[in-house]
Amino acid sequence: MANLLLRNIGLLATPTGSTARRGREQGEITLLKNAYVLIKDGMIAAVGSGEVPAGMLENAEVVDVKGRLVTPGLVDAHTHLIFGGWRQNELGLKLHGVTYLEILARGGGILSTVRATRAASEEELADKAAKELSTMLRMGVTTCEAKSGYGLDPEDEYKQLRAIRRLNETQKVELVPTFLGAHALPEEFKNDREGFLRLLCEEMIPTVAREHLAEFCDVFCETGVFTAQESRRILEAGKKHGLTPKIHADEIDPIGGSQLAGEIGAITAEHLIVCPDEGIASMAKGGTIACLLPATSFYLGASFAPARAMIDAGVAVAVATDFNPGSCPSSNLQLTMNIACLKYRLTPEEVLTSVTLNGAAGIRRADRIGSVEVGKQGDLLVWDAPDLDYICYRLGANLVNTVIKKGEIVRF
Ligand code: IZC
Ligand code: ZN
Repeated sequence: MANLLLRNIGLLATPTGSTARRGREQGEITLLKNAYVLIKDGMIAAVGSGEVPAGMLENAEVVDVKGRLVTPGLVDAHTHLIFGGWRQNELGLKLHGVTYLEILARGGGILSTVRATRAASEEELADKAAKELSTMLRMGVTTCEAKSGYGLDPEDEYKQLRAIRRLNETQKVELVPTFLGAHALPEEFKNDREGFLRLLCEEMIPTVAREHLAEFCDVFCETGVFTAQESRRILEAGKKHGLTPKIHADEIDPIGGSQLAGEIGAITAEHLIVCPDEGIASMAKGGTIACLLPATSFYLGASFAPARAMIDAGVAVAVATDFNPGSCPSSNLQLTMNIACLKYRLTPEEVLTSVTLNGAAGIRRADRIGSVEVGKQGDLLVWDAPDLDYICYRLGANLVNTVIKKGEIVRF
């Protein structure tokens, strides 16, 4: 592999370090003017500003980025990437005031996606997701978390996770798998909650862990879905088998998910739209990263997570799309960044950290990706933008000029 040298970078903007940045540090990023970056064997070998040392130009593909902005590749730390069908039929219901949880309680919502996902083959699911991933890569996402959760029985959950594994071998966006078997109570267990909890804890979790199908175990802790007590049981079972806990918490009702996240040492708590102060305190104490999903608040017509209070309390904030066929049918992380800036009132510097280093930390990858520093993987973006303000200001556009993944320029 030839070396790659990016030169004439107008502004290099990156957080630094290999752990999540919290508090004031979330907005303290490195800004280098007139910079260059050298990538060798897929890894960042030098970063500097001013004159490029002569030796670096030898044996390297030299790219003049003509004064543009360069940042780390974006990390989308929360997606439901693998699913069959769509749910456009729910739009009319929503316009008539039927809520997300009412649609689910009627056997629609997640359960309708479960029917479509069960009917699809592993290959069909992977092909459908591959198309979305190609769009996401064009828009700057170089790493993406992907959850199961639309199978809700052993074979169909493993099918989703195997589709993720297959995609990791066939396309360029790096995927990190999460087991979300506890996404809803499947229809066939409607009258047997205990039976489904046992199936999750005694059969599915051990198999997923043993076959290395996922790194994380997630649960939808919500009114009408799983209680905090049930969530604790599921996540403890995951922990016992080596799956790190994540939790969908406080999306619609605050039923104790964020408090639980801190108590059991969840790596992330996700959504947190209605997170109470005790939840923030618990996450701060437990070192849980808040993975916030502002495009979902927008799509649900809900309020927005108390991001500033979290930063003030020393909770690291990541921002992700929540791409899924129900509450956020968009994988546009750049639009999500716009909304995070405008609605959470995060600064462009805090937003950058939330979708790079903190997103990476939320999927345990901050040692390898999430910043442009010597020793990190060569995942970078060149933007058709002069600075970070411009990215947060231009609403919904794709401003990515060039994507570099593992030191190679991605050709579309
Ligand atoms: O399919 O509705 N919130 N799970 C929890 C989702 C949204 C995805 C969906
Ligand atoms: Zn989700």
